[in-house]
Amino acid sequence: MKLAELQRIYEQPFFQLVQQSREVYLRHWKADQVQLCSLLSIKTGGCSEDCGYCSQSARNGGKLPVMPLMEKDLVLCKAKEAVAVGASRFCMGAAWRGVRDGEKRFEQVLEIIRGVAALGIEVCVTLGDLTPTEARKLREAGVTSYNHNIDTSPEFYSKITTSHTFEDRLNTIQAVQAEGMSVCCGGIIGMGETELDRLKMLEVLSNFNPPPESVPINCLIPQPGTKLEGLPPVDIFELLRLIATTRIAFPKAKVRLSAGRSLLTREAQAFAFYAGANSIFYGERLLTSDNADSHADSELLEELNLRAQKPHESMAL
Ligand code: SAM
Ligand code: DTB
Ligand code: SF4
Repeated sequence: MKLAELQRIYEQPFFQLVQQSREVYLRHWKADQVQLCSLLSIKTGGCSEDCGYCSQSARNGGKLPVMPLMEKDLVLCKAKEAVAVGASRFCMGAAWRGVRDGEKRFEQVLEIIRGVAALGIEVCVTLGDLTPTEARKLREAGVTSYNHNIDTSPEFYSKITTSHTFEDRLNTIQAVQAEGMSVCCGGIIGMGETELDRLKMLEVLSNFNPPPESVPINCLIPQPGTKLEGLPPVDIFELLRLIATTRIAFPKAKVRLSAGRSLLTREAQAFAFYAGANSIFYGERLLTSDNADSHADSELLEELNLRAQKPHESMAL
């Protein structure tokens, strides 16, 4: 989709925009289902990269302890807990620039993935950059989707990260797609970018072939010690407009209301579901930050007559 078209959609009168996104949503998805994704940081901190938003960069000033790769048994224990509380997708993140075939840590991650996939839950990983070889091995081990966010517009990216480029991110996504694995790709808002930057990000995503299987919309969680530490939260109507526009631009993608949800009211979250979000992170933790409270989430879903997708159940019509 061209930027001008995304702008036209985004800039409609608010209720017209939401009505359009609701119609698109109801044409493609069962109305009452939400995907619950559980997130686990399997390798935390000490990352070589300088992403300005991230608590896990060794170059940022935070005091996050650096942890080794988690033992397989512990990861499986967490994955079983996620299944038990009703998650249908288990996402594992690692604070690495990337992984390469032949590395011991890559073999260890493949072992972990085989174990999690055997539990019958969708498996997503985010390990940094890859070539087609790693992508193929991940797919064969049981990964259903690879998360690699472009995070913002091409222009704004270099203001946030300098240790790798926007082009590097696209190359990894291409490698993943070349091996037939689906891509989870979105971004962060509230980093000081303009609303136009957000639409430019959607424009890039809409040129993926095939389009992303899921699009996470993260609101910046300001991390102590980072250069984005003091930034204010995103305006709720900007977030809702972006969710609605994402739904219209990606009718068949899961639109995930991701980081920063704990700062939203119940009403704002309800509106985000109405506008087209159909996936959330569920559980006490994101990677290094707290997530929304699980009991409150269950109550909210019940209140809204929404139910959790079962593992591998199709939410699409
Ligand atoms: N190292 C890998 C990478 O960069 O792709 C995987 C882990 S990285 C932490 C995964 C994603 O989390 C980032 O691309 C970003 O979109 C999101 N993220 C990280 N820190 C965040 C923060 N403080 N607030 C919101 N989203 C964040
Ligand atoms: C994504 O788009 N958001 C998740 C997941 N993919 C890996 C990560 C959110 C991280 C929030 C900040 C933290 O917990 O460190
Ligand atoms: Fe490292 Fe990923 Fe954080 Fe960037 S976003 S510093 S690559 S863990």
